[in-house]
Amino acid sequence: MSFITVSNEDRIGTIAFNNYQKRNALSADLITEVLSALKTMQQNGTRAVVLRAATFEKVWSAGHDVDELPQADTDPLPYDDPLEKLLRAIRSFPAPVIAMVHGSVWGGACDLIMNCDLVLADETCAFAITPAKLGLPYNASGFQSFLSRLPLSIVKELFFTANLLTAERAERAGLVNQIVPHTELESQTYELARTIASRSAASIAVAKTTLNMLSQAAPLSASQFEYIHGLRRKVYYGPDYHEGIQAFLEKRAPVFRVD
Ligand code: KGJ
Repeated sequence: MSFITVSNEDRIGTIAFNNYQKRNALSADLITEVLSALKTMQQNGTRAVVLRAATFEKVWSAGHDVDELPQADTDPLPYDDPLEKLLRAIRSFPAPVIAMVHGSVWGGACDLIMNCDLVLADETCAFAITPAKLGLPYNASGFQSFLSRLPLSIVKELFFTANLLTAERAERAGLVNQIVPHTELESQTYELARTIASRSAASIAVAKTTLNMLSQAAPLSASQFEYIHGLRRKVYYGPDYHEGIQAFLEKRAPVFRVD
């Protein structure tokens, strides 16, 4: 079964999520297909990639497939998690990856957006990062992706509330490059991709790598990293994570401990 559709025209690649039944959740199988498409596009010298949903629905992607998260006592976002592999593949892809967004973007899909190079969206877009609803300790590289794109106050609001950031605020905060009318979303996205494809691929590849490295440069000592990791471990071994995942699977609101 295929969870994405892939096309290529004039060296512009398109990868479209196509599993709306599950709200385009980023399952391991879907991610495997995206990674394979990216590899082929890189081999073919693709000059820009458009990452989108196959159909215009109210959800762009529901984020990490929660059914595939460990239920307790295991790091939910380890280095080799499929989602983490996808984020690294987008970052290291030599040409720009443009997210074209219609509808809401949740959790890990929001992190995916942070790792895309450019974001064009219409007025229906909204973004929520939801680990506080799952009792999940987010990982340091994930926080760093948000911090490289957004002001600290917005990052904190997103992580503390798990509420949706509206299109207007997302544009003002710089999460989205531009909000365009829905009727123009496709034409403007591909126009942008064509402009990029007409410029020097060598220059753009160096710019992407260098800008990503500079924007993610954050010195953290080994002991500080271990301290953060210890804090995370307490949470994924703790009652909130267990309760958050159970509540999602049972389709009810979580009841977190208050003491
Ligand atoms: N993982 C697995 N299954 C999902 C997910 C998901 N993230 N989202 C939706 N589904 C499944 C539902 O369980 C339903 O399955 C189906 O997709 C349609 O969802 O009952 P089934 O048909 O078997 P639903 O809820 O009926 O659709 P809508 O009413 O249209 O609501 C769409 C929503 C996106 C608002 C809603 O599905 C939702 O709130 N989903 C969870 C969104 C979320 O919190 N995602 C973040 C997951 N966490 C992370 O990614 C991370 C990394 N994190 O740290 O938190």
